[in-house]
Amino acid sequence: MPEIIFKKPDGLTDKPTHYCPGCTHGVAHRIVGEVLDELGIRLRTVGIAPVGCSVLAYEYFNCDMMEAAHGRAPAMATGAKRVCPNSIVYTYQGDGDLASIGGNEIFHAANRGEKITVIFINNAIYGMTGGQMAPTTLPNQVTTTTPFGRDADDIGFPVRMAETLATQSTPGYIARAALAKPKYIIDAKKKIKKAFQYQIDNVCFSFVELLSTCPTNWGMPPKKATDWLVENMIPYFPLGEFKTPEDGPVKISTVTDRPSEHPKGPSVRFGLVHPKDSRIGLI
Ligand SMILES: Cc1ncc(C[n+]2csc(CCOP(=O)(O)OP(=O)(O)O)c2C)c(N)n1
Ligand code: SF4
Ligand SMILES: [Mg+2]
Repeated sequence: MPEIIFKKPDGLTDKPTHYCPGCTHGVAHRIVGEVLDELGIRLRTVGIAPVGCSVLAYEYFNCDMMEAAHGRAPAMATGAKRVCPNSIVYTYQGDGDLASIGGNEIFHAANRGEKITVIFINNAIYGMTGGQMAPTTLPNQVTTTTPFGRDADDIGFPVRMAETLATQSTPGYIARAALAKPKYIIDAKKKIKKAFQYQIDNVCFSFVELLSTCPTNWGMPPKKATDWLVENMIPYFPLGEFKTPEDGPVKISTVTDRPSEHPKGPSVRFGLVHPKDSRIGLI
């Protein structure tokens, strides 16, 4: 008998996905499927699919799945987890879904410390509906609704969801990784595994943001899309762990360090400082 050394994880069904060639939604599915296998949790896992390109995720993940209305996956996950606390519950959501339409839902689920895991696919665009601007669209990025590029002075800067959620005092695991090249994908899988492990151990809310490509709506071939992600998205959305439950509660530190020659004069600014280090001390 030949030895099988590589195969599709049991965490994925046999159904071919509908994703465009080179889209990293498929990579995200693969590593989540592998993690469900490796942690031995597939048969007690409930996934919540979003609206967006991954609307059919319930066809691809080989665990119990439910479909949420746009942005409401954290609310459904909250219900599922509270009714069946021994289940492992995760949501899989895009940036239009999570950061825009469901911004309220994710903010409060994280703040309540729901013991769920959130896989957040940030591809800087509304993929499914034809490439409109998302909250995470980069400054000057051209989309169908920003044909001259996103004008941050007019419509604000991209939202950094991981950093925003990490400011909440409620303990949690909040991390960001990228689906671009093998070294980033290996790191992404480690963070996803860690996020599920915190849930298995009943520790905290866990959230992994995955920088992802949309070659179709970015208008570039897959290789160029991964390069674009590395060159443009990672500088604005830095990778790392922004909060772990071991850090303890986030503290606010207040400083008045704006230089006096600044046109607006000295001002109070706030920084968030963890007891152990100043990981999100960006004031
Ligand atoms: C309440 C609501 N608003 C808008 C839509 C239309 N809609 C469906 S998918 C989508 C964009 C999804 O983008 P994203 O969540 O970023 O997922 P992606 O396709 O990029 O993976 C929108 C606006 C909807 N279905 N429901
Ligand atoms: S439109 Fe973009 S996000 Fe959607 S499947 Fe195609 S490449 Fe992926
Ligand atoms: Mg998107």
